[in-house]
Amino acid sequence: MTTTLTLVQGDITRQSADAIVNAANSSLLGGGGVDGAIHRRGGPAILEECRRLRASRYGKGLPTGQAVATTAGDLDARWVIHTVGPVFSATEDHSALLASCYRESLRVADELGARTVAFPAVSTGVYRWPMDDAARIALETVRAAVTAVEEVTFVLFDDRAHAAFAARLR
Ligand code: AR6
Repeated sequence: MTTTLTLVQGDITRQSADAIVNAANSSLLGGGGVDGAIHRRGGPAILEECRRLRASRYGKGLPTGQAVATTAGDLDARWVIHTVGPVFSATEDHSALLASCYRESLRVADELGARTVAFPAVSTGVYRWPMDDAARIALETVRAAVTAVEEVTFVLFDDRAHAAFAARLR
C-alpha cells in the first residue's frame, strides 16, 4: 500500500493524527522547540511516561536515530513517538542517523497500529541541520519505507521549512 505524503505549515501540537512525532533528545525529559511545545500542550502524563522509560528500558537515554512511544496526553493523538535526531556536523556525515529517525518512527507506528503520523522537521532547529538537506532525507526515507501507515503529514513551522519540503516533494 502506498503512503500519502502531505505538507502542512503550522504548530505540530495543533495537529490531529494517530501519532505525533517529537524531535526529542536522549534524556527524554524535555527541552525546547517541538519537544517543549509537545510537553507543554500534552501535559504531565507524557513526561511521567518518559520518566518511566528512563527508569526501565532506557536507563542511559534513547540513542540517536531510535524511537519510542508514549501516551499523547492532552494532544489530539493517541501516541507521541519520541525520536532523537543527530546534531548536524559539517565534518561528519550523520545522514544515516537522521534517516533512521524517520524509519524507526514509522516502525514504532506500525507496531502501535497507527495509520496517520505527523512529523516535524527533525534536527532542523536546535540541532542545526540545513533545511533543504533535511527535507531531502525526510522525504526520501518516508517514500522508501515499507509501512502500513496510510498518511504521513510533515508539519513545518515556518514558510522557509514549508517551501523546502514543497520543492523536494515535487
Ligand atoms: N511545531 C512544528 N515545528 C516546530 C515547532 C512546533 N510547535 N516548534 C519548532 N518547530 P527543534 P531539533 C520546528 O529544535 O533540531 C529540543 O530542545 C523548528 O523550527 O524542535 O531536532 C530537544 O529537547 C525546526 O524546524 O528540534 C532537543 O534537545 C524543527 O521544528 C533538541 O531541541 C525542529 O527543531 C532537538 O533539536
